[in-house]
Amino acid sequence: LGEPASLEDAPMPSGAPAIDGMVDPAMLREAILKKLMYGVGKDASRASDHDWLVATILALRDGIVDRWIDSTRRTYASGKKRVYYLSLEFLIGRLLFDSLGNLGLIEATREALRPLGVDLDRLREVEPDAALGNGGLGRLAACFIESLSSLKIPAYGYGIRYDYGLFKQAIADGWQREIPEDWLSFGNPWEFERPEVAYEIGFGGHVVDEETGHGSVRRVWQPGEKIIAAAYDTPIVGWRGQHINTLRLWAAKAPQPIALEAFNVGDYVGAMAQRARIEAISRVLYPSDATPAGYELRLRQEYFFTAASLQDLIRRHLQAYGTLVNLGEKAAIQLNDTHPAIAVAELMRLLIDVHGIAYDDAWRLTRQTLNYTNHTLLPEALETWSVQLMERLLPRHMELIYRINWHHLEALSRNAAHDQDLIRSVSLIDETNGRRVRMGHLAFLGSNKVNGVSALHTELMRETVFEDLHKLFPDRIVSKTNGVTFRRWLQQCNPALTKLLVDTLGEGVLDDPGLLRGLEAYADKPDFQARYAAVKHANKEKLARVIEDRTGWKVDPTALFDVQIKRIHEYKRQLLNVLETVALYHAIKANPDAAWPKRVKIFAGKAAASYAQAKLIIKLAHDVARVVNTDPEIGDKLKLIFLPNYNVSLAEVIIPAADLSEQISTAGMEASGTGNMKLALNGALTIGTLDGANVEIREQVGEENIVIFGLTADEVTKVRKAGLSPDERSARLARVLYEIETGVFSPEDPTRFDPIIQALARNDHFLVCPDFDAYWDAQREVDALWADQDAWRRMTILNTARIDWFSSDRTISEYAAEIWNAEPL
Ligand code: B1H
Repeated sequence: LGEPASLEDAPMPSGAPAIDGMVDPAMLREAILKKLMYGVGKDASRASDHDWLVATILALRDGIVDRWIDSTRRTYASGKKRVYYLSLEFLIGRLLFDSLGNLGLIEATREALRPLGVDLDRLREVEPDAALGNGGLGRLAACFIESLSSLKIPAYGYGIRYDYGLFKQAIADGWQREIPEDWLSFGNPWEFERPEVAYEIGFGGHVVDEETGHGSVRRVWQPGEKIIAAAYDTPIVGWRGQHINTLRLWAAKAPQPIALEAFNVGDYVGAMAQRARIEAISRVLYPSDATPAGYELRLRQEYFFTAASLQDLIRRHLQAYGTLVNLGEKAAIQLNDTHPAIAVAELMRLLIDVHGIAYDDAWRLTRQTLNYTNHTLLPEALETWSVQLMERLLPRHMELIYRINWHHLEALSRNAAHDQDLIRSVSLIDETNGRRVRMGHLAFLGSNKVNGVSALHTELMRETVFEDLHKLFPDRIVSKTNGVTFRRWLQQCNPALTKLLVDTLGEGVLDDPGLLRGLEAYADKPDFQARYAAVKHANKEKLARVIEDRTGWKVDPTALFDVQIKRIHEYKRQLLNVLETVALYHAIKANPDAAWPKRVKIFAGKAAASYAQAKLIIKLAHDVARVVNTDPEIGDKLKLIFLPNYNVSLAEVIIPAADLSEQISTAGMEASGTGNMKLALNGALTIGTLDGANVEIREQVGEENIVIFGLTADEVTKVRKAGLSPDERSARLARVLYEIETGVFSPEDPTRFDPIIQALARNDHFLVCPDFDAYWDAQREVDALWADQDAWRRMTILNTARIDWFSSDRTISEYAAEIWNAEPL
């Protein structure tokens, strides 16, 4: 249904963008007051912090729009390739400081608000987190769209505008409770509703043959149900405000808001029911991380946003070029995991059925345009959909998938491969337990490039899940190690460290993370070390206040802050960390006068609502905390803190305050990790296994500046094959497990933790026990390193200095050069 010409193709004079006027606090103040009056409808004397926040955002937004239109116009005029990032998750968090920071307006805005008695930092806290993601995968998408703008690559993020983001986590008596996250309840001043950008999305029905009039027939899908995808746009401001891309999120709308016939005969509820059912598609984010929920609504979500995005980008392409033959030259689509993998079949359907392109040409175009990122090898996380469900919901797509599979397997047998095992393993249809479509295989076949998210993960993709496909297509899999945006994860979350870096290295460090390497020369200088340590200490004092506020526990900011912050998952092994805490507790009690360093173990993270074992681990952490934190003999030597409701904003407080970064997943299971990069950047030492990007972090920072322990990925495979025996446990670990098993930490319910004890006894799939002693030793090594504070500072400074490669600008530059063939404006 078209798009506002102003944001698409109107040739506009590109005069000085209006935002320049905002650098003057007085003018900005005027603009904010106007918005308060005419946008919010409030008088300054009556305005709440929230009203001020909305007025500030609206004023800022006006300035952004000019540049946004300018960016769009220049993109259009340049004829450069556009990048489309399709992701079911965008964990963007708050946007105020992203935009202000990148526009260089933080101080001007502070000045503008001050005479009004309004504190910018208070407003910052009022903005709700846009929690449209679960964890690393969603946050990666958010870092990527910011980097795409900062690198001035013409790009669109496409996703779903969920009414409810990831649930809020409350802790009741140590148990996780989920509370709905209605981030939109006060409206969203960042977004622009685009009622004129709407597409029909079909489901169900059947496929018929239709005469073309030239003696041939074509297949036509007649959906049984049609719903509307409506666009909402958010500007994504790049560094120094030079380029602004669009995050376009889709909301599901009923074509008929109300069934009037039903209403008129008195069926009031029935009249609304259809609408409620349709709009459920964009109602709530599935709260699972690294495990997909195989429910019909999830498949509907996936198809809904993929189909809307493809229609939108094809319309844009046709508007610019009038033909689809050059789609692959002018558009690159990145599929963020398999969640949008149905794009392979949908793009084929659009090209063949709607635009009349022949199958072979359509396949070539599809393969030129699509690319796929894999984020996990966990078998339970590999998406498959039952053929039966696909046939019912997407009958034409199922037909096309069969056809794609036929060509694929036929080519194989033509090349004399009659190996039945090989055919079974590379087929798009898994026949082992009911017939299911393998979405990873579909994405692989339909893509130009397929990438892993760290070097190790990519290697394991080639050796395990995609082993046979890799043999058939040896050039397709490439590695693109993840990165994080330093604008948010250094500049905004750690202004004190940023100031120190700018004072030391110059302003250029804000533009080029490579300049951080200049810090190496300061790592040994006592003066610099002292300033670096002072920054860390101030950040720790701030976190200590948050901890007391939210948990009631008092912690000593001079203690070693040891943090593990991420989704709660057995493979991430928060359990290993809790068990070590208990062992340490025993050791301190046995020898209270030894020179124990003070340590605060800080945990934060959400468990999927249906993941009982993960929730039990949260409970165990709380039960252990109750004993340890109240033991007078222990005092400040050890505290265990679980900070509830981990989200992007809480991460922004914890990360700058961390001394030790726990990256202790079972080797081979964490595809990359990105918290590991953020923590090292902010001056935490890593204790970790050789897993995911930890391997490359070690290469960058140097093995003397990271503490590595435990089985390697190869060893994990071997140990799993050989099987474990419980009597290999050390006395130290045995005592810890015995106490948990006998209810020392849960006297009111001594069998509470049986499921944990049994999982370790049965097969200990995540190898907590075999790694325990190595982890204990590594932690004692950390104790020793901490005891020499000068040496510690040196190591952490070197971490900040050498982490530059993990900037998402580097990652996106690699995608642009090696996957998309896209250039900056
Ligand atoms: C990652 C997921 C994921 N890998 C399924 N896989 C989901 C899978 O809702 N679902 O169905 C949601 C998320 N998330 C993470 O991606 C990896 O575990 C991290 O190691 C990695 O750093 C991150 C970004 O690549």
